[in-house]
Amino acid sequence: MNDLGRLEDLPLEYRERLTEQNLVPLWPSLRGVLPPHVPTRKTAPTHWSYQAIKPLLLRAGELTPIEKAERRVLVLANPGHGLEKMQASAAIYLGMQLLMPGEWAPSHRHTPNAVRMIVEGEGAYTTVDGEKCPMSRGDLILTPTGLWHEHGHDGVDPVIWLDVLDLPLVYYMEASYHVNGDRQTIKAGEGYKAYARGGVMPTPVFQRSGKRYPMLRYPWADAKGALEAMAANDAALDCVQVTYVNPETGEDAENILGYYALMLRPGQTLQLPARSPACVFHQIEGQSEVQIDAHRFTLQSADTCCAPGYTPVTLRNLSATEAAFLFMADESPLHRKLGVYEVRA
Ligand code: GTQ
Repeated sequence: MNDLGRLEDLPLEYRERLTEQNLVPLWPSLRGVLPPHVPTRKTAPTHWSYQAIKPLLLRAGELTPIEKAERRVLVLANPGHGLEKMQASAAIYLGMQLLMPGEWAPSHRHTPNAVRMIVEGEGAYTTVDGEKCPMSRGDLILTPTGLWHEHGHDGVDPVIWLDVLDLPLVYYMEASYHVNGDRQTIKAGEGYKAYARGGVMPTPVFQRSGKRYPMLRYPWADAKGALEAMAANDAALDCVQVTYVNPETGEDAENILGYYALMLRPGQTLQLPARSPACVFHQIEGQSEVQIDAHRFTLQSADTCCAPGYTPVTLRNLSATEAAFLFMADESPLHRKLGVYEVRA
């Protein structure tokens, strides 16, 4: 396959003269940067067990006060990229964050986009752009690029959530930075109530709000209800999936990563085609088996795994009697915008 000239084929003296001028011959590396048919992917299929994470995260709560951490997070790092890179895939960062009762994670804003998928605990909230978003199991809360956000906790038990950010991509672009701010003043009105019903939306004075992010919280009860209604409406529907979208435009909720919820019927096996974006699966309810190439993971409740792009994935509900529910994040908005999105048959 690689019948192109090697670096060692060139005289040392010539190579040194190239280096002095900051020049590199392409041909020895051409196949490396443009491999045949399938890209080289560092993203390794990886599984993170919530049962293993939780005690380590609670220990972090004892070891490091929130004032010393700002955000108390254990990063779910993909060993294929090197743990120190803190990335799950080329564009996706995942972290499990802990907030103890009474703690406050101060206000800041940054260029990467984030979402929270709430895993456990009641009484915490994230204030985003002045809107107080209560956190409950399975809720999705957006903290899009540039919007102020801070986390507080009025409850009695630890609260844990999964952070999904496009940090690796924004950092790679040399565009990642943050700004600290003061505690936000909470505004009246909550987008998740105003936009709670698909197909009908607020139009004061006959106009859409035109806000880039009119809805910041997507309650789990609504997403789950939509999935159950879809499944009941069409018994033959194989892929019972919803996309978290901007309710005014129908576009992806955020610019770079896509967010979805998926229901597996009792005993169902669902084959997802190989697609160019990498993706992440997080078990909200039930238990699933995820097969990615030769890797097979069991996702217990709150477990998370990731799959590289260009790889078919098979999901199987391990219960014959109960539905299973998964949260999914992927890089498809990015791939579509860049024009590199592909589905392989
Ligand atoms: O909660 O604002 O996991 O800024 C990483 C960076 C969470 C956050 C992360 C962040 C946050």
